Amino acid sequence: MSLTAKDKSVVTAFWGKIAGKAEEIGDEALSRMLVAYPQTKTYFSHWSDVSPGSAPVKKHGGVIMGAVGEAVGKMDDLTGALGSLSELHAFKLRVDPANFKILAHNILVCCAMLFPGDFTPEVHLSFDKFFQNLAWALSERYR
Ligand code: HNI
Repeated sequence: MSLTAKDKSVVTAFWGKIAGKAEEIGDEALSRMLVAYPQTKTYFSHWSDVSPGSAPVKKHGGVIMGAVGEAVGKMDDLTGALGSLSELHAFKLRVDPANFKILAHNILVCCAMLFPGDFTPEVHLSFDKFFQNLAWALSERYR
């Protein structure tokens, strides 16, 4: 489902509130994904430590949220903006795209946990739609 002008403004405003804690959200979301969906650990077996809050998890959580932040700024052309990342995940990293939804779910959980007051049902709806579109764009180069 494509993002409406309302979704875009809700997502942009919410991102403005959480951007300062993006690294913490990324660390927490990646940590939770690796624990609650242990099948996702296989992609990171080359890391020294995949346990919650470890140095590589923290670092990569920040990298992921950096890309999410860029995507927030390019909501009008997510497939264009995420083309090279899609290529990387499809052909080099060979990540099953079903995992994009799993990570997105964990990011939403962490946003709700760290920003309970700002994570209104309205934000929940638009942010979820944003991540569905982001996951779709990241899956673009798989076919
Ligand atoms: Ni993902 C590397 C962004 C989902 C497995 N990933 C990246 C990089 C970015 C990134 C940015 C660094 C690219 C580079 O080095 O040029 N990944 C994203 C985003 C999402 C996502 C925005 C979805 C919200 N990635 C996932 C998922 C998995 C995943 C769901 C597997 C379960 N990604 C990886 C792996 C790497 C990676 C593996 C390489 C990590 C490394 O060792 O540096």
